[in-house]
Amino acid sequence: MKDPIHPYPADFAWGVATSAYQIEGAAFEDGRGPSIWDAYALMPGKILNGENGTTACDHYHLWEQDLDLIKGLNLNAYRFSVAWPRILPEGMGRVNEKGLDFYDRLVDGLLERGLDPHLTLYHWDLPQALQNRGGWANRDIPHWFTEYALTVYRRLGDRVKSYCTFNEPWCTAELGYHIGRHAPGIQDLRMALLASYHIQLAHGDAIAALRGENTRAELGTVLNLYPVDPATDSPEDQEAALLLDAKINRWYLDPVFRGTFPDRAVQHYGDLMPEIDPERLKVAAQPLDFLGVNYYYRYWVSTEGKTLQNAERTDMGWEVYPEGIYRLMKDLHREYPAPKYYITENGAAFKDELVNGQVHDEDRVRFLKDHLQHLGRAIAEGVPVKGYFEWSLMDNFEWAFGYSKRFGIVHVDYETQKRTLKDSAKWYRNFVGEQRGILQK
Ligand code: GBH
Repeated sequence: MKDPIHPYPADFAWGVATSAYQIEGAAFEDGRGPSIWDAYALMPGKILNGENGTTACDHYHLWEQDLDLIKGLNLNAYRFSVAWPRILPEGMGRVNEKGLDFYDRLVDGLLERGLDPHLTLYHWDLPQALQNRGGWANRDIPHWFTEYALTVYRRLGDRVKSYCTFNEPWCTAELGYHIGRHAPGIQDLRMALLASYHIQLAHGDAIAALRGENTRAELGTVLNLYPVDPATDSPEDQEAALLLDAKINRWYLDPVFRGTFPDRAVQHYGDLMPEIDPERLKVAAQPLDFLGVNYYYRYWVSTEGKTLQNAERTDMGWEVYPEGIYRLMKDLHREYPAPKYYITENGAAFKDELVNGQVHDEDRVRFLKDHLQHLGRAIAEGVPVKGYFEWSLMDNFEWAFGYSKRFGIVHVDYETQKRTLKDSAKWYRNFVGEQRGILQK
């Protein structure tokens, strides 16, 4: 690599990220209710090789060993999500104490190891009981979500450093209700837009309710964001890029920062727009302590079907574009200023090979190095990024792709549940160790 990495601030949060359904397993233990992903996985043809998260990485049982692993990587933070159906098996009403006990132990286990807990309330595993009532398309869901958020907060309280309402609401609404590639697998754009509206209300109501508890924890949300580039400077490509940017980025940024949906996309959806109460939507624009950003790749938009030539791609087919993290954070800071940002996810799937207890994933090492270099540049230029969470701690259930895509810096053997550090984990451990002054440079 040509340029050295800017030194990171001393108080920077260095972590890895995971989510409940992707790693926990124990899907029907200790009173957990069914989630929409359990149901979706039963539908033929939805998930590659008919796989599901019933066992996943068995983290529900192996959590202590997994926390030791994180600590061993010299990290000081961990981002995880809570499974709503463990806490409220019917989605509302009856609380399952055993579910809360699990996260209680997890949070204490993190604190004992010097790891700050960063908790996400919703990473896609809605209780099926709520889906039976329409899920995110039901106008009562902001109320259900707020009840759930308060239930979690009242048990875990300020031992948790940060609470995030939603992980990537675009995925919930668009993949779940329009494209149908995620649970619940509905294909109805109007319903997806309605779901996205209700998610905004749920976010705003829940943040307001948590503020009402006088919490000292940081409150925020997590969006998947992308630079969007037109392939050429033709007016058609430019216009298409602006529209895509409005639909995927600003559709989620504008409500949270401004309490409105972006005009360009509203005009575009026209008659498909659900009935929205502009006064009610304002609740989405709660003051936030942080915005979490998941950065994976950019969009390159061509109305003539042009594709990027010679781009390096991951095993997902996504372009490797490290400069994107710099551009994205600079643009965000200018247009949507937040008191702080976290990179709550960044990482890549590659075709790893485990040979003699080693995984030489040079491609992932380079991916991390290059992204951290460009992120460091944004920080040096004044963007208040206060943490970085690599996705992911370990290989896990990659949604519609099942176990076929490996995002971990730790390899998982799904037969034995053995964890093996890949070279990328060792690189990250050394890099963070140096940054934190634990290791000599
Ligand atoms: C994240 O989403 C998730 O938060 C995480 O759970 C997941 O494991 C990780 O990334 C890796 O994928 O081809 O139209 O179906 C990343 C954002 C948005 C990327 C949806 C893939 C698929 C669009 N994702 N996108 S489509």
